[in-house]
Amino acid sequence: MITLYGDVTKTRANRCSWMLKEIGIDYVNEPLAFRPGAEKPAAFLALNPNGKCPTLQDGDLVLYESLAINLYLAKRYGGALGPQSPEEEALMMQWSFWVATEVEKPLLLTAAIRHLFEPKQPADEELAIAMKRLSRPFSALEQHLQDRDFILGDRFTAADLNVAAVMHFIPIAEIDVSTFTAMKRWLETCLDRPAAIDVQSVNFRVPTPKSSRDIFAMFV
Ligand SMILES: N[C@@H](CCC(=O)N[C@@H](CS)C(=O)NCC(=O)O)C(=O)O
Repeated sequence: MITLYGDVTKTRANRCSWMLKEIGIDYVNEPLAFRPGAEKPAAFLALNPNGKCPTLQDGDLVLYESLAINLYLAKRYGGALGPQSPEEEALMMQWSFWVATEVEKPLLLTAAIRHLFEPKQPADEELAIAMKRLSRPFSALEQHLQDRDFILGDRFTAADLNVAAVMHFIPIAEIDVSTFTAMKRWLETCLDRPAAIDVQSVNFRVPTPKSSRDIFAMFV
């Protein structure tokens, strides 16, 4: 039996919940409703000394890092969601590392600034830097999607899921991506999938209410 640790409504465990729902396998969810800075359960720290969610246990395997968990699940159980060749696997890793290193931090920072900070607190400089950092990766994805429906071509895969699961913060960060038409269309297609809609988080679609500051405190 697979166990997914982490609150799928408030943490990056929502990404792995999306993948598990796409695959359609049974799993147990342990929400672990700890708050940032709070003492973590000793049994959880024994599994993952890094102390973060999500963490996945599948038999003797314990894994952390949401996007790595998804690559494992897709390859092991995901059929067409996973790689069908070493080349596809390499591309899935490339896009997953890309979104984690080039997009996630400035995007979450923008979302946090726009939803966490008091309106009077100036953060213009941080916002400008974050937006500048995002412009090149957004352009790269836009260009890549000019002649394909999905990141690897004509089917939805773990690469799309991992990238879209990070990019779903775009509306929450209030970033206007109307000029990135291919990227926007692709993101909407990914987030309209039944498994994405079914994830009990911000449902990837519904911008988190500004009052839900604690949600962002868990993400950033
Ligand atoms: N890069 C990691 C980030 C994991 C992470 O920061 N998780 C947050 C929840 S979204 C967490 O566990 N926060 C609690 C803490 O840092 O103590 C991943 O993608 O899994």
